[in-house]
Amino acid sequence: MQLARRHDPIVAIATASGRGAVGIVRASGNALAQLAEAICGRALVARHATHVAFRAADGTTIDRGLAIFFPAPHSYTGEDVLELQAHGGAVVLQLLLARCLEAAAEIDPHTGDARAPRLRIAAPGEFTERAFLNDKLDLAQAEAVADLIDASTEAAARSAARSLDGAFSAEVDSLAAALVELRMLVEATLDFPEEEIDFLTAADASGRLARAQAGVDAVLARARQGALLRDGMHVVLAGQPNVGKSSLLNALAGAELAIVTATPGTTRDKVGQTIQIEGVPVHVVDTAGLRDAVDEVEKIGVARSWAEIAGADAVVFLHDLTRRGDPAYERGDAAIAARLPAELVAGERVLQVYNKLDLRRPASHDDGLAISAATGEGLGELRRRLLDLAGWQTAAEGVFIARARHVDALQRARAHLAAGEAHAALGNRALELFAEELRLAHDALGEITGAFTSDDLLGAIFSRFCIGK
Ligand SMILES: Nc1nc2c(ncn2[C@@H]2O[C@H](COP(=O)(O)OP(=O)(O)OP(=O)(O)O)[C@@H](O)[C@H]2O)c(=O)[nH]1
Ligand SMILES: [Mg+2]
Repeated sequence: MQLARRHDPIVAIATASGRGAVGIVRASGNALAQLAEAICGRALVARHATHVAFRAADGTTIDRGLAIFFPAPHSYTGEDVLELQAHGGAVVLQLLLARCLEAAAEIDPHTGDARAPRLRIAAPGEFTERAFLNDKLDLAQAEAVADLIDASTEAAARSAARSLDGAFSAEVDSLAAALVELRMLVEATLDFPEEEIDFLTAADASGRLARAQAGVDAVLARARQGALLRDGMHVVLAGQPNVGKSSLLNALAGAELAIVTATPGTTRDKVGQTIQIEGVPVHVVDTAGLRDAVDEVEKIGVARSWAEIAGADAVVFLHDLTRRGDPAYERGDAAIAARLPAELVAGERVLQVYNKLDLRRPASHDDGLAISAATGEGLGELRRRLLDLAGWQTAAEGVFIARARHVDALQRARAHLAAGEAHAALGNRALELFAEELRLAHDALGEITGAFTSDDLLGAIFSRFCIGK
């Protein structure tokens, strides 16, 4: 994205498409007072809601509604912002949007500045990107705007609001401030080599480093919780035909989503549903029973099951208690077990779950979890184990929303501090390396709030927003 593009005026319908009581057209740019006047037929008082008729070029009324003008810099984007609140109909809003573009085109000649950029439709996330570029929000806060809009559970929405308020950024900023102090100490010492070690000892450099590491660890743990609230967990229900996978999906979702029959091979296509467990979004996918299918459709279903398993965060490997001991059944389970992805098994992300507990009790040597999809017995424990697997801590107080990008940056900061500690232990010979690791750790933290960012990263972040935000 070129810098020049960032200053031209933009406009978009800010509300979701479809019918609504109110719909909003929003514009942002460097000089919008004239545009406001052209559309509303009068000058607007700053930050006052004014009831006006939105006028077409020929003076007829497109709609009546509220117009609010926020002169720069006291606006969402930091530029002039004009908000037109009309009735929330798709056509009305399109007319108003077209009128904004048309009115802006008429104004330009009067301003006498032929080079002035024309009003254009905003790209996704462009309003928020400008808010970031004009220092209204830092990058973590800007991301929280999208996360709040996309939140799929109440807990996710609350934690996104917390990040938007700056809770996450404040923690990162305070870690960064501690690193700045330590870097100044070390770099000052580098300039006076004869005194270096004494100086660092006197200033408690190692104590500061230890506290910085503990600080990053603490924020990292909370950011992981926040990322979990945002992204949730992808769980696949897998097992042989007829063990009760679809019944389990329905029981977890509390709705009849997947077809359940006594016929093995009922499920062909995958059926997914996002449920929430303690506010954590869990995307559960029911798949076709795994066996050597003969039927062409079922074959495709089984292939899809394996593809789902490959991309899962966790697999519930479901067994049928009533068929335990049957040699053909046991062979089927062994074949599945042998084919489960090694990293899932090694990471203990395969839960052995025995179904139909209402019909038969498990043998004492079964070390998995016994449930009944029919009666609901054991489902509470299954939910708890899934949360454990996800790494969710129930006592997560004041979680802020976070993204994989943030977790990654914190991990890198942590690794640089650890490398720095190793250099520091070598004494004055490695002081420069220590200083360099501190710098890298500091840069990694800066990526979170956007102190250090590339245009590519910004493009990737803001292009995923909805239009008008
Ligand atoms: N008594 C009892 N029956 C169950 C239980 N879970 C599932 N069933 C029955 O087992 C049969 C198969 O259930 P499904 O949920 O369709 O099994 P599935 O694993 O999805 O089967 P496929 O889609 O063919 O792979 C149905 O008749 C269910 O009613 C349970 O906990 N107890
Ligand atoms: Mg099924």
